[in-house]
Parts: sequence; C-alpha cells; structure tokens
Amino acid sequence: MTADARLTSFGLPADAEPSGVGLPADARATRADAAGTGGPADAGGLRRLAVDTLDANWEHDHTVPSRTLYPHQWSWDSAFIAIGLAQVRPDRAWRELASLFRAQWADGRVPHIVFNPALRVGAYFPGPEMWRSADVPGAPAVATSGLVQPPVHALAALLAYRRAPDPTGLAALRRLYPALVAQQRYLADRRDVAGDGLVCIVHPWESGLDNSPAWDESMAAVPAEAAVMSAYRRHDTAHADAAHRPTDLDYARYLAIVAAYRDHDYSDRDLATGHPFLVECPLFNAAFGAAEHALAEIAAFVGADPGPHRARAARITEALLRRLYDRDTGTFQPRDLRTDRLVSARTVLGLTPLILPDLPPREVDALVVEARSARFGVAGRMDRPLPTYDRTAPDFEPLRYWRGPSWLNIGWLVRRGLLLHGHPELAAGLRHSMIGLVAGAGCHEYFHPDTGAGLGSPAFSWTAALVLDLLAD
Ligand code: 2M8
Repeated sequence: MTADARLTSFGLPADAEPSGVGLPADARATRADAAGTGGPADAGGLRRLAVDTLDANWEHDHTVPSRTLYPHQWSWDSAFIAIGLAQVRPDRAWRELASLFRAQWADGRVPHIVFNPALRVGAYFPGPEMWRSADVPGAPAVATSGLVQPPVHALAALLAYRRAPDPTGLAALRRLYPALVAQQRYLADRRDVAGDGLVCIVHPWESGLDNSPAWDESMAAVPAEAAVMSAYRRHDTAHADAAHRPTDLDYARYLAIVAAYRDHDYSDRDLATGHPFLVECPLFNAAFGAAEHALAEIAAFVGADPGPHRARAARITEALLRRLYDRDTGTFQPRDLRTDRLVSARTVLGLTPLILPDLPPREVDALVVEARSARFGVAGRMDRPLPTYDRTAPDFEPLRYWRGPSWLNIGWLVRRGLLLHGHPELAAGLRHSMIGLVAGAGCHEYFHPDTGAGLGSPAFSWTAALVLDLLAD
C-alpha cells in the first residue's frame, strides 16, 4: 500500500490530503512497536498499535516513556500519556497522574523523574545516586530528580475529565486539584527569579527540549569538559545512535548544572547569584499560563473559585508578551537571565504560546506567519513534518534529537493552539501530517523532518498516546 493510500484509509477527508507527505519506503518499512509489527495499514490498526504500545509500557501504576531508553516515570510524559489513556483506559489515565503527584515534594515541585526502586542500578543515567533526593528535606520517600518539566498536567487532567465526565473522574479531579494548585504555587513563588511574573528554568532538561539550539548560547557559558564523561557510562547511547542524541559536551554541562543545584539542596533561594543556567522558556511559560486556564475550568467542576486562576492566567500572558515576545522577528524567544537578552535561535518553542487562549490577535497573526514560513512549513497540505528547529538554519540537524526532528507532543500543542485561534485548515494539515508519521513508521520517539523515518525509541509512549487523541478528534 502506498503512503497516500494508507493516509486516505484513516478516514481523513480527501481535501485534507497533503500533496507531498509521501513517506519513503524505508520509513514505511520501519518496524514499529514492541511487538515488532510494521506500520499499521488502517485507522483500526493504528489504534491497536498505539494501545499495544501503551500497554507494553505500563508499569504497575504509571507508563514508562520507553522500556529501554527511559524506564522510569517522567513528568510531562505522564501528562501527555494521560491524555491518550483517557481515550482507551480512563482508569489508567487517573492512576498515571495520581502516581506522579504522589512524588510531589513538600514545596510543591513535581519532579521530572520518579525512579522505580525495583530497577537495577544503571538502568538509566543519571540515576538516583546522582540526584540524591533522599538527602533533601521535603523530598518524598521514593527517589526522584530535583528538576521540574513544563506543567501540562492541569490541561491533561481537564482533557481526561472532559473525555469521561463520570463520578470516578470527578473524584480523581477533586483529589488532584490541590496538588495542581501547589505545583503552580511552587513555580510562581520559587521560580520567578527575575520577579517579572515568569518561571525560570534552571536546567535544559526542565524545558523538555534538552539539546534545543535555544539553549546553545546559555550552555556555552557553563564551564565543563567533554572529557569528564569518560568517568561515566551513558545509558542513552547504548540504546540509540549517538549521532541522534546530545553530545558528550552537552552531557558534561548537564551534569555540572545538576551538581550545582543539588549541592544547594535544590534550593531556589539564591539562584540569581550563582546558578549557571537561568532561562525563561516560552513553552514552559505558555504551559504555566495554560495550566491556570485549565485550573479555572477544573475549579468550576470541583466547587472551587475560578476567579484567581483567571486573574493569574491573564498576568502570565501579559508577562510573556512583555518579556519574551520579539517584535523584530514576530515570535517568542527564550530570555537568558544571566545576560538579560533574548536568545536568537528560532526554534519551535516560539510558536507554543499559541496554546494560550488569551493571546492577542496581533501576536497570533505573527505566530501564524512564522508557522507558515519556510522555517516550519505548517500548511493545510504539509510537504514535510513540523521540525523542532528552523529548517533553513545552517546548523539544522535532521537526525539529532531536539535540533531538527519532528516530535508529536510539539505538533499536538501547536495544533491545539491553531484550533484555539481559528485556523482549522492549518490544524488539519498538522493532524494529517502527524498521523501520517505514525502510520508510516510506527510509534517512534521522533521522526526525520524530511523523510518521516522513525528515530529514537521505536515504542514511545507519548507518540502512542497523542496519536490516539488525534484519531479520536
Ligand atoms: C528526554 O529527556 C531525558 C532527560 O530528562 C533524557 O534525554 O534522558 C526528553 O525528550 C524529555 O522531554 C522527555 O521527557 C524524556 C523522557 O521521554 O526524555
């Protein structure tokens, strides 16, 4: 079957058919999932592949992103996974979120990794022995990292409840609400390093887009030598091609920043005076604002007051516009707080504030121009998948992780933003392109932004979860 025939068989309207989505034979032939099937032939097969992938990655009370590369629980992965689970296994969607929030610290932070104590030492690097959360007052009994990730969980909880608004869901929502509020309070009270109403991330891992070119300028100032990595064994490069992953110099810097934060007991008190990486990220802050919008709706369901959430949401959007919107380029850019300058690399992070329902029309229009430009190529009929970095940049790398490849969670967020702001034809193009990627290559972690070939883990949970959500829409 040709790629086009596959795509039409997913019940997508013929007029949404992209002209050149055509995935090459090698992408279509990529073995797709843990069970070892090829790309599925129709919407039913695609759904089954996605459900099988999620089932195979389910681990007693949570879903691992990947059995090989990421065998523990990750924070924003669990939120995306819950969105997909809500379509097929709603009970698991709530368990997924509940298990993550059981590891919430006393200060409200939701750790970016919750380690499974049953796994052997060395199952992931850097493991619990590097983070040493047990030494820190206020950390939970289970070992965790000390970092956070974009707070997309309130949105996930809201979408899961909307999908199955039954008494079980309402009870789960009631239990989660105070924890979601505490998560936001931690970010607002402890991480507003510049005092400007935005959250500052203290490590590239907190962005979720670990080695994005968005962090290159700030990372260049972090003192570290690639040679220190000879003292460690990287787990990722044993399971994925090193050319598709961050470099050893990236990892040396990641570890140096972890050590700096850990050696101050993960305290946020004096970050401004010496922490080596302090950046305001557009995606993280868009998620922070979108969480307040979602909490306003959740508050109405659970009998709490939506007013304060709406007021906070408005303040976050205003701060994003004031601090991270670049009038010269018409897109959002990260701000490095150590230099107080906007970063110049044009990454897909800049488009993600579209998920804010109260983004003003002028900035929405500018972001749509950016999305449609040759840099990102969003169209009603997309030629190629949405890249994570400006595909016209000289340092665009189509194979290396967050430096070019296409990821479903990012496409899902941008599509959501396009729908919110009245661009259904662009949203349809993006949806079609994302479904085409999974139809062609399986539930891969990321995809080649030109050919659609599958990269990274071949059985990746948020890809499976979000394709279920896209198919249901
Ligand atoms: C990746 O990040 C981890 C570190 O947190 C890694 O590279 O080992 C990122 O893609 C991140 O966004 C994701 O949450 C995590 C697990 O899927 O993997």
